[in-house]
Amino acid sequence: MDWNNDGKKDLLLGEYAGYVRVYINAGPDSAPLFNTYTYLNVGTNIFDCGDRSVPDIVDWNNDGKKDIVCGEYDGYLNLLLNTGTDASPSFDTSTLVQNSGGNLRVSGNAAPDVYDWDGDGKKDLLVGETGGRIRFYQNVGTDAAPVFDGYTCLQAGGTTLDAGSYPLQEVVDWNNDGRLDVIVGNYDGRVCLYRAEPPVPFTFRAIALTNTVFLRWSDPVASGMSNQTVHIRCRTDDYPTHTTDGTAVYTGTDLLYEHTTNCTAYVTNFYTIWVSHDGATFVDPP
Ligand SMILES: [Ca+2]
Ligand SMILES: [Ca+2]
Ligand SMILES: [Ca+2]
Ligand SMILES: [Ca+2]
Repeated sequence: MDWNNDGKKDLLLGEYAGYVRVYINAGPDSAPLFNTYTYLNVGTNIFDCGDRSVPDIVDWNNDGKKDIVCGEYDGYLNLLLNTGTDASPSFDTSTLVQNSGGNLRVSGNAAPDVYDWDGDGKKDLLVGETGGRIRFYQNVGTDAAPVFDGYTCLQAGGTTLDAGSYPLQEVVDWNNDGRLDVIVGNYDGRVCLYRAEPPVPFTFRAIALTNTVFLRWSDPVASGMSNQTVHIRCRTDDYPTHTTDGTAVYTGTDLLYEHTTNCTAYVTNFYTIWVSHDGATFVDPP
């Protein structure tokens, strides 16, 4: 993070006492040297969020100037919008980030990482909290004016991720495979790496008996879909290519269907199966 835009990386560090220290790099970028620090100010006062400040730097409102989201012991997130310049940030006020019409608050020791976690082009919030969970607040507003309405907890191996006390996470593609991983430090001194695994392939099988075909498919949710609903269509001369092609066979959330209607011995059936994120929108293959 280059705080003063001089091409050399700097450091912003939260303190137990709730202040934030700004260390400007006095050495070269390749060998940073920190001789002294100043405290971050809001107006004419030293910024103080209570206890355990955890700052994250981001251009929150997309005005080209870096801002600060700072977690605190009580679980709130302080938003400091930069009223100076990008190279010489200054802050007049501190407000609390909102969620569902009230102050966003985790159980304690809020540790924010602002990141577009779902890849929709709008910055989201990942917030570590006391017990070891990491909350994902999806931005339902715009990228320049984030709005939050509820959260989910990050999962690992099918259960809620538990990274130990006071987790502090950073999203990074650790192994350069194109999938985002999460690296988490905690109070015990451990550093945990949560690596994103390749999605489970979606499978679809048909077993033909006399005048009936058993259709089986794998759980779409295990393959990364948000919803279990599938839509299956059939033709006898070729695979259905769009959602009104051929005849509809099955729409629902089961993982098995016995197809008997219009099934004739020695007549080939061609099936196409669609999966859906919302359970209603089925997108045709390209
Ligand atoms: Ca710098
Ligand atoms: Ca800004
Ligand atoms: Ca997003
Ligand atoms: Ca990765």
